Amino acid sequence: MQSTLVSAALSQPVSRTPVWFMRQAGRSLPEYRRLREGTTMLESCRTPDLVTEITLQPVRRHGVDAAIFFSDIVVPLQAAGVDVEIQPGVGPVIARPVRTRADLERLEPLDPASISDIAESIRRIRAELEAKHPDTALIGFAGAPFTLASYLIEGGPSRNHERTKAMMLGDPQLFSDLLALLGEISATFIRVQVEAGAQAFQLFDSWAGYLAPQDYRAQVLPHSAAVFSRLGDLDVPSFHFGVQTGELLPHMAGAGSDVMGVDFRVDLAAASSRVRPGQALQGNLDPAMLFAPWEVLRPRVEQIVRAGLGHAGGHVFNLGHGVLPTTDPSVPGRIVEEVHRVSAEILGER
Ligand code: 1CP
Repeated sequence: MQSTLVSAALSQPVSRTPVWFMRQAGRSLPEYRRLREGTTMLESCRTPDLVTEITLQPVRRHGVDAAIFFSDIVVPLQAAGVDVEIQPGVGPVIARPVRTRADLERLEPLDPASISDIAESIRRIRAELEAKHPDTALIGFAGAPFTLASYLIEGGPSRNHERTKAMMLGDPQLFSDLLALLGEISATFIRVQVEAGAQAFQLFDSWAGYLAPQDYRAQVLPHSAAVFSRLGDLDVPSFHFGVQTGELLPHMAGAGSDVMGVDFRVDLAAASSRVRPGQALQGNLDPAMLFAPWEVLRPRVEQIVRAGLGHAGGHVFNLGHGVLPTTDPSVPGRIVEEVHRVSAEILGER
């Protein structure tokens, strides 16, 4: 049977609004912190027992309509030979940043055989979900070419992405060749997940919002669009998300995903007119709102549910970016219940 999440993503009728949270697995959960003790982030991502358990933790705790595969956007880069580690409190750090043609020529495409553990993890998670949470979908993901390129070029997290922009403007051919290779790697990473059983996928372009619209359109959008078109034969809905992308939404919406993720800085009703007709929306509660008293938070949740149901396409409730690590772990589950309650009531009256 098709899950509620997949129906909403395809803008088909649902009996309630489905909900999941970006970064629902991870540091906000005490059970995650216990499980991760003594194992590095990237080792954890390559250990099917851990990946399966960590992916399922938020499903059990919060009752979400989708599990997001526990991994990281740099996992396929490492599998393709990039020397990268995820440093606690910092994020991905690249030993030899990519700044020249010779650096690019050292990069390899991703061989699906090198990530057989990823397929194994997906199969185990699907088996568990089918047995215990049959309406909960499994979402796979990858980083978009621009966001991956930023880590490779900068060598790690960056506030201003200045080296990345210097390459984009100073050597557009090198930049384009790098993004083309990264798009292939991302598409392979997603294909492996979907062929092993992921029922949807999300392309995370977290840092696209740092770009001026003309640069995004000319030098980034074609590479993101290429990822969706490479995966066009897969029979699962696709999601596309970036942060601070209000101005970019009409362009990003043209990349080809079924669902457009919306950052919390844009009203959902405004976003509704910036996407393709019939394209579903995902979002967009401010993650910091989860720290507000329930009397303040509850009406905000209802507002977003109503705006989503007012949109012509489907709506998947989510945050406008990831769950913050210090979030009270009882709050997401309360939001899930409220989204389900309010949406079922409104849909029941229609
Ligand atoms: O030890 C730890 O707990 C490390 C923290 C952590 C976690 C839990 C990192 C390091 N990655 C992850 C898991 C992760 N990363 C998931 C699966 C879990 C879930 O969503 O529930 C996903 C989808 C990602 C994707 C990811 N990694 C993105 C895109 C999404 C986003 O939040 O914008 C990005 C930009 C990364 C890079 C990254 N990895 C880790 C950190 C701290 C960062 C960001 C660093 C920076 O600010 O540049």
